[in-house]
Amino acid sequence: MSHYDDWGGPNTYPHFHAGWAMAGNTPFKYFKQQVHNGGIADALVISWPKGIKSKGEVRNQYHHITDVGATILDVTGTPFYDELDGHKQMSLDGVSMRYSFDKNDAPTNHPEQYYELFGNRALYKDGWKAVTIHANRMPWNVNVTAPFETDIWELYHIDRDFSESHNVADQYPEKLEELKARWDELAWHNNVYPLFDDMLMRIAKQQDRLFGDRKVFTYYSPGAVRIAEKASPPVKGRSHTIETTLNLTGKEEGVIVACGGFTGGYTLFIKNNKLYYDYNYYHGLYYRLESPQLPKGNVDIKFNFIETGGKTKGLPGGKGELYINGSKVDEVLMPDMHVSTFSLSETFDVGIDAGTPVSNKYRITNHYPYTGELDKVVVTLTE
Ligand SMILES: [Ca+2]
Repeated sequence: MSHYDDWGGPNTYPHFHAGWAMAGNTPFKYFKQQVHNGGIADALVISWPKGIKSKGEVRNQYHHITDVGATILDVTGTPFYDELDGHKQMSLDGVSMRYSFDKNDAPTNHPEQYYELFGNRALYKDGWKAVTIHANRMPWNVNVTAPFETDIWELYHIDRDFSESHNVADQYPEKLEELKARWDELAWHNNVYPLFDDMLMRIAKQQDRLFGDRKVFTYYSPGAVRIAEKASPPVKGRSHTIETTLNLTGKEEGVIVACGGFTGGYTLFIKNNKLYYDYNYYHGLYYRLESPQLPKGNVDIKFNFIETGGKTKGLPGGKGELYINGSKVDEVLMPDMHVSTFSLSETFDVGIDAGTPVSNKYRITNHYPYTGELDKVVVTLTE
């Protein structure tokens, strides 16, 4: 309760305790990341006054998120193309939910669905569901790896036990094995294998999928704002530079480039005619580089990060350096650094720090926009 007055304000984050998450998911078990119904069951509201005669009714047929797209294609009469502009398309997984709009008791047309989430697995089929929590890992244990063979599967007869209250794995061992075997088939079919359970590393790899072996990232101002962190240059754990050239009169201030917010991130900014690079490690530990008073005219500025490995083996860390017109003006060791995510809601911005501020040196200002002329910022992976 010591933070009661902060709750809901700009210095808090929309996340609540696991106990409340579990309570909020009643009558289902568990919460996000799990594939028990507490993690995957969601309400869906569909409104289409001209197309649905039923009003204010509830449907209980089993469906999956893949069915939303298929339904929109169906009701708008939009064909699904197997090929588009010469590119063969992946097949459509979902099915239309239109049949249920005016038929409360029609059987579902989506009778089976596999799930895999950070190693947690489930198969729904014809009113039954097999489900396992991998290594009994809870969502707050983010980098656990464990063998999959020893996972304990549960079995629920969803048609009679929608809240997954009665595990009947012992009574129906053959049913459980049938569903597990079907999960395996669908997993191969949907590129789930190889299973990989290190959540932290799995999320960290998202950026590799986006960018491949690309090394140079150029962002122009204005315009390069509110870019999702995961779509920003993949600098975590990698040697890199951030460079720009500014025309300075001595009066400029504000953020040149920032990524993240008060829970973590990096920011390059000018304040009181000095250049700063701040790295925020989990809202409390800041690594800070600071230049002397900046010269006037065209000034080349560069942040250089050299990845050497962190304090903890296998985790990132290294040395940061600040350069003005090619001369090193400051350096700092950065032994504890983020592996994969600064924040779930913050962004990469050029010329401003949108959302919450990365640095506590400009906390009271309004996103601290850069007041001078800013052409572009270039991020280069240098390893
Ligand atoms: Ca921010």
